[in-house]
Amino acid sequence: MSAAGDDRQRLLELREQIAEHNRRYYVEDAPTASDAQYDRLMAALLAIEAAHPDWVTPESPSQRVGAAPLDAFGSVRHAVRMLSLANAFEAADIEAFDERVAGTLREAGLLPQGVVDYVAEYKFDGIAVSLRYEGGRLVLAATRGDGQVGEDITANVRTLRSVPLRLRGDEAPAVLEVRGEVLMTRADFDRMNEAQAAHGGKTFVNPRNAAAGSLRQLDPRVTATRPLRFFAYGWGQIRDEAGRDILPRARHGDMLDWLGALGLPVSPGHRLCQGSAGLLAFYADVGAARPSLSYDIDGVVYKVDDLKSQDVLGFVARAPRFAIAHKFPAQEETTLLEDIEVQVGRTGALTPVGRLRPVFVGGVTVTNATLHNEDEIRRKDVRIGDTVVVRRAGDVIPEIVGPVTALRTGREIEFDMRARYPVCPVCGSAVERPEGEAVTRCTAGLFCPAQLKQTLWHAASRKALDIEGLGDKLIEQLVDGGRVRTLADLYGLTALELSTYPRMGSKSAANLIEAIDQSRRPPLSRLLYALGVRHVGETTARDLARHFGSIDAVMAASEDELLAVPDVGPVVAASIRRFFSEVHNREVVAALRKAGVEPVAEAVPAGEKPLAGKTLVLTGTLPSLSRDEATRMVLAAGGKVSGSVSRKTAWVVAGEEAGSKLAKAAELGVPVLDEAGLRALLAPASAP
Ligand code: D41
Repeated sequence: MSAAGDDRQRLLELREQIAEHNRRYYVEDAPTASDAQYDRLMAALLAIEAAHPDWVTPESPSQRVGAAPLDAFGSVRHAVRMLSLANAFEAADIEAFDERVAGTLREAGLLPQGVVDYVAEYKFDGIAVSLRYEGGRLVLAATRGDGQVGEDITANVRTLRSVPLRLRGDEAPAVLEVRGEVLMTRADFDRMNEAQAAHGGKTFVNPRNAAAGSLRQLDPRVTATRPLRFFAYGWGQIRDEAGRDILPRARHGDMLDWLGALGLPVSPGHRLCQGSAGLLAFYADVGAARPSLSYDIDGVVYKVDDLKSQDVLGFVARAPRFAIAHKFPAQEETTLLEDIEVQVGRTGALTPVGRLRPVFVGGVTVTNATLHNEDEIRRKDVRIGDTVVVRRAGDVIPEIVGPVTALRTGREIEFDMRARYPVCPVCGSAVERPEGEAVTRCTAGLFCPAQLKQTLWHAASRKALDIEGLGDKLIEQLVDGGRVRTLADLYGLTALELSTYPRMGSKSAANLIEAIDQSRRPPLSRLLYALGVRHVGETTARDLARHFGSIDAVMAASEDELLAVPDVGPVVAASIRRFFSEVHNREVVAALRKAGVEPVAEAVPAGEKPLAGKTLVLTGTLPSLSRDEATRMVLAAGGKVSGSVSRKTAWVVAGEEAGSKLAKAAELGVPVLDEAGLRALLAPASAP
């Protein structure tokens, strides 16, 4: 074969392979090539086409990069009208729909089993389009428009990899109009918006708007860069070679399978359902799965499966009587952003919160939505007085997606944190926004009632001191009344005084005092966690507890010593140092101790060598262990015992009449344990 013949052969193979990879990815949802492999095939194809420009055809996958820009979209008359769908929101509407369908079909003698078979599908929240294939080749793509005439978006649709440029298999009819929805997945949308924002490009409020905007681009090269997908759910004209209208299958579900066999991506998740009970079960299942789907759906669509029955049912106005859309509560609504205020959190962060005109969205009435921080407000360009898009998906907290800029009056006000909140709105203390951080904070620490309340609430939580019965209402009253100014004050409360608070009977007051009492001997890690040191979560608290063995040792530790703890980095170490170098915080710890709060050192899981790599120094007389016994226990736990204290010493274990070694430990900041502390450290290894 000639060199050109070889190239030609290779070109056809490459086109075939690329189309097949697209199909595996978009139709089967089961890719078999890596992105790199795909890119190599495409590069090889482009090289051959560059050498033979006359071989380039509109069906070549290379054409996905987009043709030259248009001045305007032409209009297209759909060969078969694109219908609309009737909507329903209530189960009762669906039962009525099913009864109507069943009644009509029974009269027509088309309901032998008595229940109607339906195909239930997702209702994609995208853009309805019609694709026309002639001789198996994509020749035309159009928007729905008014159902009869739409816009010619062929050049744009050619850039979608999920749309085959040629149908596969030998069953392709002479003419096929496919109807479906163009959409963007949420992940693709987020990624695209981030990329757009990064180079100052246009961002979109939601995937639907992004899909619409991308599809209605006059420059197909722009559309080519947008991650659009297509799913088919119906058809228009289908003709054979002789120009006769044909219907290759007798049921809707089988038609979808047939479209899939032609290489078209078919609406996933469709299911055959029987009667209204089957439909409502589908609705419930899909509703539950909705937040975890990768794209937005605004409901489900039910279609009578038998196509002959569909014909018998016919139409009212422009909507078929054989199908109905069952909508979910909207996940997005628009409403007025009446104001932006701030909330002060446990760490003093001033978090902007949007006050909204109440709006029903995602199944609940929403009046507040977090705006995270100032930068976020600026990035979204949200202003007080804007009409905003509010989103609540699943159980996620409501968020303000962005403003509807088209509705601006010019009277909207930009939020200025510094001007509006020059000091903490709760305690009036100074606020600061450190260089390079997005967050403004109240500097008052636990003097700020807002921070104190949240810290108490955190300290009482199950994973901290687990004080059942100390709810946010009571904390509010205790703090506002000045009765509780620090965590330690909780331990001075009496049942008698508690019983004077609203909704506090003598029984619940006694229970709460009991719970507070119970919390006087917390595992060290829980106490550390309860203090609410920034960046010290449960895991870090546990690591600190194991490493240092006592609260005094943690408080005395330098940043370097803190850095020796596994998984403690500079940010965490600095935060711990900062916390314990504040007089107020040290006083709280002292007051806790005075109130009888004595943390117990943690046991290490059995099987671990808790002292592996650690050197200990024993000094003084321990109450019940001889020096030899103690040494053996340390060695059994994988540790070493040394006679002199240095920076490398992990702990000094001190008993009665300990002398210079104790002083040396203090000088070097080495943590000191008593016998109980040593036993706690060794608990599993020393067990008999
Ligand atoms: O997912 C959809 N948005 C969807 C839309 C769907 N799954 N099925 C649909 N079926 C129809 C009929 C039954 C009329 C062929 C539709 C639409 N129509 C539709 N989309 C936009 C207007 C109508």
